[in-house]
Amino acid sequence: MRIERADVVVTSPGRNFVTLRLQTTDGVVGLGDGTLNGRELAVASYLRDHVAPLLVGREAHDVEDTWQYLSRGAYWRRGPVTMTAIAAVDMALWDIKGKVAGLPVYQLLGGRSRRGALAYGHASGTTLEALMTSIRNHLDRGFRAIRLQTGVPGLGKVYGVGTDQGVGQKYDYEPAGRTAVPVEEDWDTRAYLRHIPSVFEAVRAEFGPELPLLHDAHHRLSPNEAAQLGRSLEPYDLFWLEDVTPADNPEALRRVRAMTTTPLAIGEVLTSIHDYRTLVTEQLIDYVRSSPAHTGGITGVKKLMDFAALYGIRSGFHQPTDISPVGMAAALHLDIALHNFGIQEFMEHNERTLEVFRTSYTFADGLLDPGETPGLGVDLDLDLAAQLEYTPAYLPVNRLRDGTLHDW
Ligand code: EZ4
Ligand code: CO
Repeated sequence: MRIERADVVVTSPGRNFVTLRLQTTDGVVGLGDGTLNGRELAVASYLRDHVAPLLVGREAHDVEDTWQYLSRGAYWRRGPVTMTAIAAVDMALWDIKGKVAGLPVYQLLGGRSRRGALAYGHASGTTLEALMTSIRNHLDRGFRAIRLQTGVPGLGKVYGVGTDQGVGQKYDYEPAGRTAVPVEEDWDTRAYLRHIPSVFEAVRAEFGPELPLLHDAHHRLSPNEAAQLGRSLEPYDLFWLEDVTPADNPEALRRVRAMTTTPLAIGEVLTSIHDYRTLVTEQLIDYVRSSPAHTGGITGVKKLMDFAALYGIRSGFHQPTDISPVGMAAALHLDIALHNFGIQEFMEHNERTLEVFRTSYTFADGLLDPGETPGLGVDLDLDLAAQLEYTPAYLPVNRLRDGTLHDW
């Protein structure tokens, strides 16, 4: 069974998604997510101009060989554009293999290891009161683990804080602005470090000790500042503290690790098992944040998580709404199959997105499940997708009060 067609579909149901659609000589269709937020067309070109011509005529069942052919064979290794493109191909091939086998992909990855994947939702508020409402809204909708992001007194718009919700309203955070240039946010680390512990203290007092709570520091701290934050949050028993330092210097976490027992997660911007060598072998982290969509697909993440398993490190795959439902499905099949699953991020896609991508995964009692549809379990409505045109969108940039550009 050979690959006969390889088409790249760019669509924008509220935000931009890149999807690779493969079709075999037997008429089987496979979908892969190639979305890289704010750099979407770079991956679309990589796939369309450099990968699609190599796929046509290849054996569709050879998932591992195709993965090696595209990673080793490109000569230029790693990096988000390359690894997202490889991810798209890999997911589409697993989708095809599952459909041909008549099995959901998780069955091909070793079968079911758990009843469902514990999901965490994103609660946020510009004020403590708004944050409390947002947490209650998430609990009412079934979430059993919550990430908290909050405004900081004296700062304007801060990472992770959406529009304040009223009672019963849904979270609508979308950092990528559909603007000609990136939106600029401002930042003050000392103000942040002073404020955050008081927020966790109030939330623990209100919701008790059981509820798993998470927080994302989004790459902004020095190792010493990160150690300070980790220590100040120890009394509130976090599930994890994410991306305390910029991810490109794994050694930075040695100091943080030595200073605090708050569990650490990192890696949404890491794209390869090689990026994790120090983090994993020195046990500097507790959770891997990479997403299958940015880390070479199911094949790339399976290798990474089997390596992490040797050191007792678990998964917490990145799944914001800027990864498509196809990427979400790929993550869920891994979540159900991997022994060292930890938790799954879950931001719900908007209704328009779920019309373009028809999914078979479910969320109930705080748990996600990929469903039993053969393959990944996602269909793409090509006609509707074609009507929703790409619009340039950028993630924000971040500046200190004196104008210095800081990590966002
Ligand atoms: O900033 O998805 O944990 N989640 C995150 C996300 C990322 C965006 C980047 O596209 O950090 O909000
Ligand atoms: Co993050």
